[in-house]
Amino acid sequence: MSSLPVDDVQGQQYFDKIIAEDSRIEPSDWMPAGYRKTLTRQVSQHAHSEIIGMQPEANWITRAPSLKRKAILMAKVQDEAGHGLYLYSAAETLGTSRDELVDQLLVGRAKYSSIFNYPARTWADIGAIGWLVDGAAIANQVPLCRASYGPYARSMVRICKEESFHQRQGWEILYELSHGTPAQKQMAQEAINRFYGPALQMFGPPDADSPNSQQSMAWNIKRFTNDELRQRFVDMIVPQAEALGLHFEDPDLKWNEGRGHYDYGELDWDEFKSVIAGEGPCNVQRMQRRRQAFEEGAWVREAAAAYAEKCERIDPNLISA
Ligand code: BYC
Repeated sequence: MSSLPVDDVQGQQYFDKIIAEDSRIEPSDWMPAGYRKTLTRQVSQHAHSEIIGMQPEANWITRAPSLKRKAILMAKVQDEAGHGLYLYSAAETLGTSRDELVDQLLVGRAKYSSIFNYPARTWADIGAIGWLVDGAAIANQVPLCRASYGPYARSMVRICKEESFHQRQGWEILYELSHGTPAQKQMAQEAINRFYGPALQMFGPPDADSPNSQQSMAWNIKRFTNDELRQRFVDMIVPQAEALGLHFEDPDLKWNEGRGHYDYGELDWDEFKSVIAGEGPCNVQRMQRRRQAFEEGAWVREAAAAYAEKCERIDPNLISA
């Protein structure tokens, strides 16, 4: 006989049925504690990544080479803030407040994507971020539009649409540079040399070293393993690089007729681990800037809270209108 309370037994049966049918779990549904925990972890890490990810690009807003490019970059950075907000909202529906999630980031208890601990050294890096980083994000996130947790899956739909614009913006920057002067082409090549490895590492550790994948796939949160998505991405970007007139400096990168995929070289997993452990080139700078922005934004949060309180006093329906 099960030792679970009746509600939990029925809840588990309902949950198992929903997962088996490939339907969606909603916030008010019963869910196993482990499911709630891993989703809170993944969705909040994702939200933090969007917010920290604004930094390398925001650094280039004032230096973008034309007014038009500044406007486009500003819109992109603003989109990332929006993605963070949708994702924090989705994470909150799992029962942890946004204040707590943000606090976990600020005190260094929460992870965010390794990629944002690398600097954007040149304007071409902004192109490489758009093409490769947003490109990897799309490859990773399109399957998440079918994740079993409804609020997360729905937030992914809009995020992926916006990421597609971002990727094209990056591609277009690199196309212009790679068809420009020899120095501009060189700048584009150097940018993709810098971002190739770190972009492939965005998909997470190799499957054999990925403690969360198996359970997340059983729960229909992840639909493909880290290595499957990484392979899919490599297969996509090699011909795109050729179309740009650029190449990846990976001596092992070659088409494998038998597998029907590109082989690629071993990534530097020691570097990945050290970046995740806080020792990447920009970890300290990124967290300092985030803490500073949080402190400087205190008055906005206070004003919003005071306004909400005032509306509540005058007319409780006003704030939700
Ligand atoms: N960086 O068991 P695994 C964007 C951690 S935002 C840091 O495979 P999982 C954009 C992992 O968290 C892009 N940490 O984990 C924004 C786990 O640690 P914990 C962000 C990483 O969750 C602005 C441990 O390593 N995208 O595109 O099954 C501007 C073991 O890994 C990384 C998302 O967040 C990493 N790269 O799979 C432009 C997508 N990889 O938590 C662009 C949603 C792994 O056990 N997330 N770790 O301590 C996912 O799809 C999955 O969480 C991952 C990892 C594939 C990333």
